[in-house]
Amino acid sequence: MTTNCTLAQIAEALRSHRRFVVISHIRPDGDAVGCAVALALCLRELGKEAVVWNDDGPLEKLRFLPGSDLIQKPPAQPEDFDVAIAVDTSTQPRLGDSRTAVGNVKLWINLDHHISNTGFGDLVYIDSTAPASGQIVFELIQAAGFPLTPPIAENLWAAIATDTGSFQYSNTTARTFEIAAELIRVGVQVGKISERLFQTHPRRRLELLRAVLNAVRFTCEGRAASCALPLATVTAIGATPEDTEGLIDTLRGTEGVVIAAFLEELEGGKVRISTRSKDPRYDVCKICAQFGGGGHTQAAGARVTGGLAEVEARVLQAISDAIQQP
Ligand SMILES: [Mn+2]
Repeated sequence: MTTNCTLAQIAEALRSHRRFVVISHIRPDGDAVGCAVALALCLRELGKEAVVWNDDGPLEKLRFLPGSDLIQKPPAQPEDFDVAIAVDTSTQPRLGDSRTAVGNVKLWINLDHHISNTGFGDLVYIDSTAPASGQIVFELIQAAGFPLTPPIAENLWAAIATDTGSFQYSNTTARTFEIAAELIRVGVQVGKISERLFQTHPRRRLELLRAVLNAVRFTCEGRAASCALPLATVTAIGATPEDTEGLIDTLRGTEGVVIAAFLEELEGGKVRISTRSKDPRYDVCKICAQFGGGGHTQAAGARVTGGLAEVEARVLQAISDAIQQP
């Protein structure tokens, strides 16, 4: 376990440098994107130069957020900065090409809430009790007295609302609601932003849900629900990677299910595994670690090389082992 620095040390590093790049993980979620954009907007308010890179570029569903146009794919040639900041990313490989596009920097900062974070970087701040990296970014901004403008608040709201499942998961604390209250005071319109975040989907997503529901399997006497989605199905629907985000929650919600798994065949002979647990005694982070992945106790993932059916069999075996001996 790496020793954390303080938020004050990070604030000082932000104050005392000029050129920043903020990066986050491949297949970004609302937390990864919201944090990165919020930090970059804050740095710009402080008069700094700040760019945001993500291998996947801006997310279609989050383009409504102010500042989302700051997100660029990393350049082919490495660029130098004073400081590189990795947010919401547990390991360096998860940063993808954005990591290798960072050339010389004086300092690497690693801000995250994943318990599996490897502690890379010079200034490391990991708080695994924070439900979202967005909550850590808020604490940083507040502790340092940095600007919290309405656009920054909206991005932090998107980050926190995404990773708490709209303030529903058990990681949601009183502090989370205090932060939410502050973000509303700054200008977040709850109804408006919730509709964009959670109540608006492209039709492709409904087609995908239809395919997922047709493919659901129950094992372990109904305590595990899983779905393996072939690449051909995804291609036929024209679905993009972000369309599959959150579909697993439909499986997880089924009564009796304690572990849900969603397997998605990717190009290049790989399979993306997503897992969710409904009970902290069933640690899906440990299951995903067997496949080289990680995450949180109740939400974790991995990417493995292999055929869909073969990977599915291995994952179902690992789930069955976990359910038999929690
Ligand atoms: Mn997160």
